[in-house]
Amino acid sequence: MSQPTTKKALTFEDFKEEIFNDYRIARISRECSLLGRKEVLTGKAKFGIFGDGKEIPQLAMAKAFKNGDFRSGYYRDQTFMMAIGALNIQQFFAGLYGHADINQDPMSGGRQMGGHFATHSLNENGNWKNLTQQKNSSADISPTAGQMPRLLGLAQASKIFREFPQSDKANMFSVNGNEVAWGTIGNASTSEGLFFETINAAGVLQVPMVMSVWDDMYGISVHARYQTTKESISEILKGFQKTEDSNGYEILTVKGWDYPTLVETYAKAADIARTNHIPVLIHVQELTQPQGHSTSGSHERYKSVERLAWETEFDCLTQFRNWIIENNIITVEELDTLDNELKKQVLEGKKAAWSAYLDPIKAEREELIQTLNTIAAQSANKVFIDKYVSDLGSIKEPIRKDILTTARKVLRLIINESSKQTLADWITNYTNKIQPKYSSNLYSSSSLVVENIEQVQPLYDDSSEDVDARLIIRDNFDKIFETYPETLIFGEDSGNIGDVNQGLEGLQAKYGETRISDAGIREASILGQGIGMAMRGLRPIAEIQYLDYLLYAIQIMSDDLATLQYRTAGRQKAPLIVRTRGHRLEGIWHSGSPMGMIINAIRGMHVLVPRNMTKAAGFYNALLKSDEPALVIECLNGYRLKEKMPLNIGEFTTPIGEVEVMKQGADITVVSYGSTIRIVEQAVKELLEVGIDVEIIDAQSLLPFDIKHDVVKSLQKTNRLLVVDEDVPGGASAYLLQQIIEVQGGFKYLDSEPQTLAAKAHRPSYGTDGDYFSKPSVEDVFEKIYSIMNEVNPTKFPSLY
Ligand SMILES: Cc1ncc(C[n+]2csc(CCOP(=O)(O)OP(=O)(O)O)c2C)c(N)n1
Ligand SMILES: [Mg+2]
Repeated sequence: MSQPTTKKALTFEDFKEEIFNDYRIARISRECSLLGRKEVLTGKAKFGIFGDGKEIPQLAMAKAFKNGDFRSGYYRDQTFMMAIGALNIQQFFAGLYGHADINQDPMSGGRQMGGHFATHSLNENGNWKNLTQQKNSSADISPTAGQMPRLLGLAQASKIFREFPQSDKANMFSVNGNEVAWGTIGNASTSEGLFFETINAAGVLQVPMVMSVWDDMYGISVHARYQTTKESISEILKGFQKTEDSNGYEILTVKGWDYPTLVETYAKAADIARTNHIPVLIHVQELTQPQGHSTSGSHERYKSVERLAWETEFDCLTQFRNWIIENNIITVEELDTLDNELKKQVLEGKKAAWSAYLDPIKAEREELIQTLNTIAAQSANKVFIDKYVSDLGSIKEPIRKDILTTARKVLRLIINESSKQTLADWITNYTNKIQPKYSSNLYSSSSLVVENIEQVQPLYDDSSEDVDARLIIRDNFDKIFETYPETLIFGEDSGNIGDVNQGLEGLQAKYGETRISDAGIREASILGQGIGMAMRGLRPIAEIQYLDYLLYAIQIMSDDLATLQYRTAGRQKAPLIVRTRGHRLEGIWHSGSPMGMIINAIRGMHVLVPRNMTKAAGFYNALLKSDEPALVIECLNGYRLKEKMPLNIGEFTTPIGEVEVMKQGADITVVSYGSTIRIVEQAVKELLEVGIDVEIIDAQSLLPFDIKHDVVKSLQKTNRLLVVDEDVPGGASAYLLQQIIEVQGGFKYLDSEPQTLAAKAHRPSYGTDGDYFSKPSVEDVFEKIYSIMNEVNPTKFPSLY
């Protein structure tokens, strides 16, 4: 694709060729939309959402988009992806069919519905490609405005690279911070909080971001008057306009059907953002939806006849065509010929995509049919098997579910026959081969997975002193920032005062306001900053001030960060560390421990719950050697407790996915984590006085949990299990039980019913009594364990109540 040309002197032939090429892309894209809808309506694809009516502004955006730039957008952008050479016709249809092969559907390997775009930042081994030499698109997600927080980070990365070129160690991510991050969003989705939060933050940070709003006046059926004050996003954002002596945005408006002005506008926007790192908002007005919102409905139901007529007239492709003809650039005849050619080309591409999708499945079916025929020949149930075979064979467009369902149904019919094992093996092999197509890459597949991290113990000598634990965190971060130029930390109060608990004390003065920075009170976009920067090779640490406020960010962690590797089939990663502090302190919003909610929302990330600051520091050190995203929760009540200062600060690691047996015991195993560990330790001391010997295991790492299965080894000795935490009943304790009982097979070794002790179902009440009556206390733990032992030996341990 050629670069912006409007300002260069061009020969007419060059100019004509460029217009011709643009028209070609737009026309192909439109044909894909039209044919795509038919594919859904005839049942070949399940759902379609297309970019028709938005083609022309995307051509303009693609012209201004350079190598190294990043897009963060939404489902209307197929034309843009085609224009940057990241999506061809066959790939478009592969995505529509959900082709579970990343080489066929490079957007997601069939994991996302069509219209969710991505480029590959990683090679097949999970290692970075040189992102400065390609045009990049971060992987789309479906929640409206979910692309916004990440956009902020993608843009901010350029700012960091410009200021700290050494943070790009291998020169793979940036050339002098010249990269622009390009956002796209629908008009209606600007109603989301994430949009406004990100817009404000980018204005504060002054990052090179060009935000396009594709305005077609609707969000599905809901008109702009229900979405946007004054029905115009550029109108209401006017206060963000940058002036000579203020920060802010350049705000531009343009009609979405006006090709030459669009090209000019985008070139100007790119220049402002790229050169001066000033964010730009382009409100692209008067766009249309020729086929309505998606394949799920028809827009004739909610648009007036007048609106529909206007949309036909102002269809941007029609307007572009008219402009080409009126300006005598290309003749009607030439365009008609081209249209016919391209129609055929799209049809051919579609056919190729369909056979590429279907042929392997048909071959798999054939393989099963052969196997079943052989089995049927010797079976008492031949008639029934034959029927299954003929039903399967007659499916015109089989899917894998048809194949496996048939095989598994037949298996039941031959349970007592000699050929059973043949079929059972076939099913197992087939599943082993196919399942990864749908399940792989939830975590990193590179050599930097957490399992590979080399472990380093904290070292002490006779001179090692007990210090306030926050000093261990602080000195460890100091070492981290010194060692890794690509690291930076940001959050509320993280900069100037060095975080609310002084874990970053003095570090801003040492490393500068960019690397150790204060952020606005905006958790979702703090997370987004981290995601975007991590996608561009930096190692951000996003700080969420308190665990209880993580909820504002959990949507974006869950939808964006945790799914990133999975939804790109391992072709993008964001090794972001999220730092927060929580568990017990005081009051409803400063002492929650909603771990069950968190671990269930963010599979795809690691969740680490260190019991003290040495453990926490070790987790940070370990994570920086890996390329996986993680959440680290420090104990809010632990900063002022004393811990020994290790000698090898910045180097020792806490193993991720391993438990620690803190105390050996013979009678019962107690598994806990975080702040309740200290409660358990105290109770265990008191239990020893009455003759009960408890083994204490600190889970440390909830995701992944105990990959070596050490807990079950403990159960083999004690035969009893209690899980203690301060989440709600059935929260993370239920997860730990599932892991120990089901995954590790712990039930085989239990002589007593496995139990949990959690907090009350309500939020913790305020004050020390609030805590005592809300969360497990030393007495609660004592009595719970005692009662289990009472059941075992009532004579030795008579009941307390
Ligand atoms: C958080 C969330 N809520 C609802 C939806 C369902 N939804 C998908 S697209 C859409 C309308 C978006 O309209 P707009 O932003 O104007 O984009 P357009 O499709 O018009 O280009 C809605 C409500 C969603 N994807 N995510
Ligand atoms: Mg819209």
